[in-house]
Amino acid sequence: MPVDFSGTWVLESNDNFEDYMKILNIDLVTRKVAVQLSQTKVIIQDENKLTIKTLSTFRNYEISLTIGEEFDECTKGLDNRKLKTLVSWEGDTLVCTQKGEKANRGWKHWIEGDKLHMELYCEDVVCRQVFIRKK
Ligand code: 1AG
Repeated sequence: MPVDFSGTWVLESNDNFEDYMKILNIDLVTRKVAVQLSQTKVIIQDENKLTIKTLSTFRNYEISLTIGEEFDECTKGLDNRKLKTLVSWEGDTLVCTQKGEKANRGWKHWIEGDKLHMELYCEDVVCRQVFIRKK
């Protein structure tokens, strides 16, 4: 296990989230609500098993997976698409590819100090999120 992402992480910055939601065809009213939200990640990492909960006052989203094994993901409550998803290590970075209707879709997570970084990408759009570890 290169790095342990386990913990509770609170959103500190969310660059370009609007464009990321647009490229996923999220409607205007939902975007206006979602862009204002605080998000909290609760991550439980146990060897090669990972549960990531993204919590907000509006909607929650949870995935559980085994690192290195492709699984079926349905982004229920987000853009509601079906994906073939694979999460792998690239050094100390968790890299996710989400194969489906949208090209070049995925995300990365890495840690710098007490910050959890996330890049969410789809087609030519990148959303950058930074979370701070909750004490
Ligand atoms: C994800 O995280 C997305 C997690 O795959 C949520 C982050 C962004 C929301 C994604 C798309 C926007 C779609 C709809 C907007 C509506 C509600 C927003 C609610 C935000 C809180 C759930 C990967 C993750 C690993 O599993 O960290």
